[in-house]
Amino acid sequence: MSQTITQSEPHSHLAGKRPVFVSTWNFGQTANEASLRKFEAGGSILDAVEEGIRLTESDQSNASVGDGGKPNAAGKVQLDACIMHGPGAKAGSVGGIEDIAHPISVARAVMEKTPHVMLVGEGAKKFALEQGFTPKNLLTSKQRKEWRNWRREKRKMEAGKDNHDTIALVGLDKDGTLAGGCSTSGLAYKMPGRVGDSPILGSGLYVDNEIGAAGATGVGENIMRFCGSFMVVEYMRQGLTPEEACSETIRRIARLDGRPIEDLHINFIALDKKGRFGAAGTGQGFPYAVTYPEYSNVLQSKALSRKHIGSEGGNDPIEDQLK
Ligand code: SD4
Repeated sequence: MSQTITQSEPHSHLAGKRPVFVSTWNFGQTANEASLRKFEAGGSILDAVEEGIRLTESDQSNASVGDGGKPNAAGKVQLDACIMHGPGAKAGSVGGIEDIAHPISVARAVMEKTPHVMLVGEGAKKFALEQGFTPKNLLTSKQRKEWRNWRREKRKMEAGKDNHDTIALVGLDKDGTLAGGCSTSGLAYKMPGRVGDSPILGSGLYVDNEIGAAGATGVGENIMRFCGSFMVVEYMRQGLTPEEACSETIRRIARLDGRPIEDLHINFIALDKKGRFGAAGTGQGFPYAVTYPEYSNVLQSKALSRKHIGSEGGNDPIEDQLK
């Protein structure tokens, strides 16, 4: 099924296929495929979204999500995640959770087993342990070594494949039900306690069962001040295609922020209720993955500036991101 062809082509496709899964970055493709397998095995669209994200969280070679993620400035991996189910706009979220490999599943447990939407830090970990999640040290020796180097030299990380970013994954069921999730270790070497956009509903993710779903990756500080994913969904409500909605959101954020688009380092994916999908980023080179039965591919998003996003996208050391 995998084709893994990165290609530049028109955006906001109407495949009209269901189920369909759309997610951020190249690695989203294997996540989407895990989602589709789960769905085809009888899982709900929510189960499918969770399953795809769990796969990325388990992948230690991915240095920005889950196990093997880059730590904060104190050398501790702190994870953020949220999940949202269209029917009833149900949602759950965790921020700054430590020692738990699958924050997306903790977020789902918050949604299903508590009267709350978001748990953070110690409380989130305590809840996860009570729910039977097994604690695990998520800092790999590779990431410990890189963190030590960073601490010693405060030097720029090498650009490379493992600098890729947050997974946001949204899905549409055959009956039009939408669901989505988002999971990250956040900006590399962030301040302890810093929480980004990813677990914030409306910022890193939003699902509106009447309209569509959107997710974000990039510098959270430039997304969460604007409720970025909510804004994408609202533009789709006004009739824009998913790709236009992502682009218009970036343009509006840049206008309000005042800096040039290429300095914002943000990217959005979107999927509407009809099964149309699209994506846009502040620079060239933000890939996103689309999977439905008989098709799985990585597409290039629309770029709103000529600058190539390189490895940055949200996971270079924080001092390089926020300057
Ligand atoms: C954050 N948005 O914590 C996340 C990081 C990210 O691509 O998406 N990196 O700000």
